[in-house]
Amino acid sequence: MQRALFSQLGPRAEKGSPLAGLLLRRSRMDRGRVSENVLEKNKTLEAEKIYRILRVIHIVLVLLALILAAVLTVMVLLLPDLQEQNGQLKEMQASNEALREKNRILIKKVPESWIVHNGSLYYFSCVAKSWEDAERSCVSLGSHLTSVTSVSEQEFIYKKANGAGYWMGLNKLKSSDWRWTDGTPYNEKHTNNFWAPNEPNNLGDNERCVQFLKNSIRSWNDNSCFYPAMYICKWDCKASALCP
Ligand SMILES: [Ca+2]
Repeated sequence: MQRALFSQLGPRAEKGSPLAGLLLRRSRMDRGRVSENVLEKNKTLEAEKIYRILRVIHIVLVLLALILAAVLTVMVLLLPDLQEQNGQLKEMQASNEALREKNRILIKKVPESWIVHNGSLYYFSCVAKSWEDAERSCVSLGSHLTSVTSVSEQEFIYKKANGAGYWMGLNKLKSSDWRWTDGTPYNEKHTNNFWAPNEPNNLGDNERCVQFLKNSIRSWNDNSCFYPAMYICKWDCKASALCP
């Protein structure tokens, strides 16, 4: 470039002349200004690049904030449903646990020689106890001393008892009227023919608990509640929803 300038100026700009020195300084100044301009331009481009990156980051952050707000809104709207479903799930778990407990009772009863009859399980004890101790034994097994609610049930039990004395749930311990310990209403009309002849006689004014005693449809006898006798527990299989 210097050489081209010297050639255009001719002999006046020969190397070493004052004019040549002036031109050389001017050329150097021009090149310096060009470098400054390039540097300034590069700085501007770099600043624009950083600005664009910051704008992209800003847009991304705004979008993330909007998405987060939308998710939170949906969660707030769904929260009552989730709470309701959680409540239903807890109820189902409680119901399932109750069924498991009943199943454990059933599994325990079967090997203990419980007998199934018309949707109920009956346990005929091999040991003799007072009426109240017998009832406590039945309760510990999840049942009560048996009630009798039909001719069919009466026939099933007296035939199985075969004339041996077995406590049932009928008693007058807490009332002047006969009551079943499992809460079954006492129906005098339907069970009147189940008493043995001349019973109940309340011998010695001390007979407030009832037992099977005769191998007959008329098998009931009132007896002292302290008398040790075998006993029959009944577990209502139908109410447990475990039996068909
Ligand atoms: Ca009697």
